[in-house]
Amino acid sequence: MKLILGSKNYSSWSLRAWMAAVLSGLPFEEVMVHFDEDADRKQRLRHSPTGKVPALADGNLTVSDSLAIGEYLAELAPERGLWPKDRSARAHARSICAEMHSGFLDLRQDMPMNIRIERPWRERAPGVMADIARIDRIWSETRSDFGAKLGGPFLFGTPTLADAYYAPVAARFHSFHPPLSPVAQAYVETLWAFEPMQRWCAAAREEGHALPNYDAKA
Ligand SMILES: N[C@@H](CCC(=O)N[C@@H](CS)C(=O)NCC(=O)O)C(=O)O
Repeated sequence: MKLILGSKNYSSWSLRAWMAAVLSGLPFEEVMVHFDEDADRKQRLRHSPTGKVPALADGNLTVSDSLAIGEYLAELAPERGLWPKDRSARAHARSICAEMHSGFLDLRQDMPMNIRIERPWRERAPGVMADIARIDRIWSETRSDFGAKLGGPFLFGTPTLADAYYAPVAARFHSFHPPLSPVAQAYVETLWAFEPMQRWCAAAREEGHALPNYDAKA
């Protein structure tokens, strides 16, 4: 399989699919394309009909969109528990991934993923604060209702697609330091210390390509 990725420093959707691929334990090759310039769009369109990253190529099949990639990998490697085994836990995991996939626009615009920067916290617009509070609640409730009972520091105990989905949020919180509840803060630290996350961040720091508009966000 080939996983088509954008920048490791900036592309949060790429990180989600990459972490899902790592969790699947299946061998895959990384193909890096830039995602910020129109000139690069032609190159991206060669890999995926959406012209967006991530995309997964498996033989003649192209799976586009991080959520579809996660589902595909979960089916290919059922023994790896990419979704929690318990049906209620699995439904909750799917709910919070879908909420991430279609929501949190204020947070995503105002606090983009940028592994290479760290900024002191400053108060944000109400919509951003509401997104942060909602994510804190999702993490806190999921940890107490599922993770703590199942054992292990991740949302559902052991790492699942839900953690892959929230990994870029942990990176944003690591960069911008919003005030969080102790449970949410501990979860950020769990994700940040997770070996695949550290590997992704090390590659992001070494990547040459820079987007000044994103780097200017404070
Ligand atoms: N819903 C998509 C979002 C993918 C997406 O927006 N990717 C961005 C990079 S993080 C991209 O390729 N942008 C380039 C463009 O929109 O032309 C997913 O979950 O994979």
